[in-house]
Amino acid sequence: LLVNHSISFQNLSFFYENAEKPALKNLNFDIKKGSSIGLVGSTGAGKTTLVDLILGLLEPSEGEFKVDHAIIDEKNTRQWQKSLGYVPQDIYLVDASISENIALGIPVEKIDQSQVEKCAELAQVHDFILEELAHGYQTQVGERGVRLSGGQRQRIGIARALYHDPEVLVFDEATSALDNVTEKAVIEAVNILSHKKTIIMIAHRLSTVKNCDQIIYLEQGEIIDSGNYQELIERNPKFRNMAI
Ligand code: DUT
Ligand code: MG
Repeated sequence: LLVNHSISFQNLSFFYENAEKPALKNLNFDIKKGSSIGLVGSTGAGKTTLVDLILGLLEPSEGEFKVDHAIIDEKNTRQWQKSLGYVPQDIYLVDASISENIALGIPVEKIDQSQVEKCAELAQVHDFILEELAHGYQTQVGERGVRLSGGQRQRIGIARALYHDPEVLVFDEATSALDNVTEKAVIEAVNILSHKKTIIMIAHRLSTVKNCDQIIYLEQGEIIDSGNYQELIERNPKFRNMAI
């Protein structure tokens, strides 16, 4: 899956049980391999629902979600998920070292420390780990270790998603706790990878998605506009308002 082609949504709708309105309504769009896409829209617009569909955690109520022309179903969900790196808004840290948290799921003796550090550098957290943590990458974090701030955890989460070198990166408000300068550095580092990876980035701040190839503007479950940043700024007054 995702060898050469694209992710596509065809007439896709999603209804939560007992909800009066669909959370997503008749979506049609494609994401080409190696492109970056920003998803914006106010709270409740359906952004996380869309991400959960992409992750294979939800199934469409109507229409289709396809990767390389194959419908994602029980048979291929696992295979699809292996190509994904996902950064949720809240990063869960386990009671283990920083290295183990970045290479989550890899037995200690198999951790590729140079890959850990490379990913931490891209996520703009390498200097913090070396300079501010007493035992560097071996510092214990989690419930019984050092407490990290929201922004530090987010950057560990980004390094964790990068560690497996996924083909597709999905960020759900993954940089929301970072200051503007750090966020910009993270986005720039990630964008350098973007010619080979597909990047799907959800954000409230338009600055986060400014350089995405395509921005999808969702409102109440519907795509109300899409295009690159400049196009949307020029033609869409609601989008312009978000930029202020
Ligand atoms: N919704 C439910 N049940 C759920 C989750 C969401 O009914 O378990 C509704 C709430 C909302 C719509 O679906 O009306 C879309 O929610 P979603 O979480 O996808 O919105 P968002 O764009 O991610 O909002 P936020 O910016 O607050 O994260
Ligand atoms: Mg959300």
